[in-house]
Amino acid sequence: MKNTLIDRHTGVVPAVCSLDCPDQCGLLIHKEAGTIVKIEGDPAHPVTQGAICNKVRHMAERIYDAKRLRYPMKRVGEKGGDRFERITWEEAIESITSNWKRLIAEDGAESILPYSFYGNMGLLGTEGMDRRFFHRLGASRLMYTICQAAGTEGYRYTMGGGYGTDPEDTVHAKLFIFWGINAVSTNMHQVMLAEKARKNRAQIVVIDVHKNQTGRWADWFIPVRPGTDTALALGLMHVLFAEQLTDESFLREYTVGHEELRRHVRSYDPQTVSAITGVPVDDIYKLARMYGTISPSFIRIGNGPQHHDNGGMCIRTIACLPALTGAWLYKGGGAIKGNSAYLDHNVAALQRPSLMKKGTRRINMNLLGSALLELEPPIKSLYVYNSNPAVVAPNASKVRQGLARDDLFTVVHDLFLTETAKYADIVLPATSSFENTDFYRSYWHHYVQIQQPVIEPYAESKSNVDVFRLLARAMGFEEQALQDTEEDMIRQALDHPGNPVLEGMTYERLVEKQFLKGKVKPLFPGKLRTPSGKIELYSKQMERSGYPPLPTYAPLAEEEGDLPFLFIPAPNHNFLNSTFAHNEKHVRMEKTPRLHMNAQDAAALGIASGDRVRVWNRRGECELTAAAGDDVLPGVVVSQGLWADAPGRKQLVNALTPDRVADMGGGATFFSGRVQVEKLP
Ligand SMILES: Nc1nc2c(c(=O)[nH]1)N[C@H]1C(S)=C(S)[C@@H](COP(=O)(O)OP(=O)(O)OC[C@H]3O[C@@H](n4cnc5c(=O)[nH]c(N)nc54)[C@H](O)[C@@H]3O)O[C@H]1N2
Ligand SMILES: Nc1nc2c(c(=O)[nH]1)N[C@H]1C(S)=C(S)[C@@H](COP(=O)(O)OP(=O)(O)OC[C@H]3O[C@@H](n4cnc5c(=O)[nH]c(N)nc54)[C@H](O)[C@@H]3O)O[C@H]1N2
Ligand code: SF4
Ligand SMILES: [Mo]
Repeated sequence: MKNTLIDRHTGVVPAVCSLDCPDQCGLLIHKEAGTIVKIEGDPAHPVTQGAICNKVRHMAERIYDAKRLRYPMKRVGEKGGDRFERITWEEAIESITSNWKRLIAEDGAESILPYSFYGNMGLLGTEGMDRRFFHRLGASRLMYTICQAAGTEGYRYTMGGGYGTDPEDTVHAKLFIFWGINAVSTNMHQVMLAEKARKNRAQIVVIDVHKNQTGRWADWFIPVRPGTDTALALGLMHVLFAEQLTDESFLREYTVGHEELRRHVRSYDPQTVSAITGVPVDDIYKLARMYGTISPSFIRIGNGPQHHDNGGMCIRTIACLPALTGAWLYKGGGAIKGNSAYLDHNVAALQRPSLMKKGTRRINMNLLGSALLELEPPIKSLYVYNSNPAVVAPNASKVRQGLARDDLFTVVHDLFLTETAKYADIVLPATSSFENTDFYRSYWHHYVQIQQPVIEPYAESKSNVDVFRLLARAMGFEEQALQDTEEDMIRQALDHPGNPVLEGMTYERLVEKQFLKGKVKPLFPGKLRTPSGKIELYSKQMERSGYPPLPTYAPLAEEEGDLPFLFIPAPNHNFLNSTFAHNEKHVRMEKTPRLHMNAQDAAALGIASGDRVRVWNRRGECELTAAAGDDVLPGVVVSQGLWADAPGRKQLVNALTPDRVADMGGGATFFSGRVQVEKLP
């Protein structure tokens, strides 16, 4: 099909932000002579309303960055180094497929492992042609657990799936609780919606372990000890029940287990909870009374509390709160952990699980290091796309040790020669999302959007879908599904009679309108997808899976040789995970990686702000610049951002993070690691 957007050499064309960010903004791309000169928010998009973040306003720097990969390459130096030689696409595809054919014959297809995440959220390239190809190949299956797996499972036990409040309705809320989310940096349009509500006298509470930009923006910032939010939520429930601030008719009509929960939370009195969480007793009463009396109330649940050993149970517990007050019944009330279930497309049609052999082994991506070093039968080949595990994966030094294996045949498809790509045998250049056709659905708002190519592919780069079609052909796979066009695949995915929310959403309408809102109905009155159809305050399903059926606080795992500080390496404002960490402009805006610590702790160690400090544990070490003050509690240290490798600088924070898995969903525990800190001479 002829692409009219590419043909428009000069002018303004619509697009969608492809990054792994809940806001999934509508964009307008300004072009001159076939080149992007400016990127701005699309004012017509009902959620974006013309505003976008700084990262993407400067996205053109990344698209045309001189360091972008231009052609396929093979490694000619050591693994982890930067000596590569140009090859043709034909040579690259031939090298990959001949290696794989040999491996399949000698070791079986499960010796090949795909590794990916959402560097580009386009469904065709992340959950589409790639899945079809690897299913047909018979490769080991990756469990996509690095981001929100624990919390998603926890929330599902309570609410039956990724169903929450429509964010556009939250302008009507009168109380916002931003719970473990750095929304000013990570969900800016939720902040804009809260700002609108604030003009109507809404109050904004932030519960976090770090008083960062979001905590500073709040009306009330509540610092909490890491990994203790479950106890805090139970303490709030204690007060809500004890002071009759609950909506009893909502509890009777729409929940199961409220009587069991009422009895259960008696033991979580504010004194007990204060001792666990560090939140003063009076503040627990005050917050519970606000939550019990101000309506509509809305909780935005972030990734912070769930990247812990007890993260699944924590999200399951916070998700119970709106049921106690009946907040779900009021426009803008309730909670959002994620909203991705509403827009469910036809996954079977898009991914073709029918191409897969039953019983193919599954590998948790959070255990990549052990998978590469210890798994039997071993992984002999790794194919990485949409992700940079040498920087983003937990226990990253172990991951790098695995990547350094001489007998591991590694392929990396990316826009840049990332830290991971430096370990590749073959590097393939990827197009940016603006060079592709794909479709997108947000995990926060209710819009589906389309991307059509607005610029020509950069140099010899190819999209994920293109590469998998090439690989399929070279492997001799004859299924039509492996050669479908982007348009075919979008049609197949949207054709989903099982989900009335997508009714009327077609390829044609998407091309015409650029974004379409799903026909989402309020959750209540209604039936949930839990076994009982109600909010499960008591969950038999959890009991059967070996969890306490009622929300229950469990402390973080003790680490071997327990060190004094809990280390929270969170995202920063100007990078998106490790994306932009390789782009000069963004690095300049972020300056340098810091370690936020409490002034008391710093003084005890003889550390002043600006000092270089060594942060270490048995997994690894890194060197950061201290920022001492009162924005974290004693015993907690926080860094922000997944920084790129730089000569002479040890700034790989994931060298320190544990690769234990969380209580649910095989989730990551980035924020449950312990470290020691010392001043560098
Ligand atoms: N600018 C920017 N935006 C992003 C990203 C990025 O890297 N940069 N990443 C994107 C992705 S993939 C995701 S998943 C989201 C993540 O975005 P968020 O949901 O905001 O999650 P995090 O930033 O991981 O952590 C949120 C907050 O949790 C706090 N925290 C840590 N442990 C605890 C705890 O035990 N209790 C409480 N209450 N708070 C705790 C941290 O201090 C942090 O402020 O953002 C997306 N958007
Ligand atoms: N310490 C610590 N570690 C974390 C986190 C944390 O909070 N703290 N957060 C975790 C979370 S929530 C997440 S989601 C993960 C994210 O981890 P990743 O998914 O690895 O995210 P990025 O670092 O953004 O890497 C995405 C890569 O995909 C590439 N890419 C972009 N578009 C395309 C494309 O179309 N095709 C191909 N082939 N490649 C493309 C980009 O250039 C980039 O190198 O990180 C996790 N790691
Ligand atoms: S990264 Fe998020 S806020 Fe920034 S443009 Fe993309 S979707 Fe919007
Ligand atoms: Mo994420």
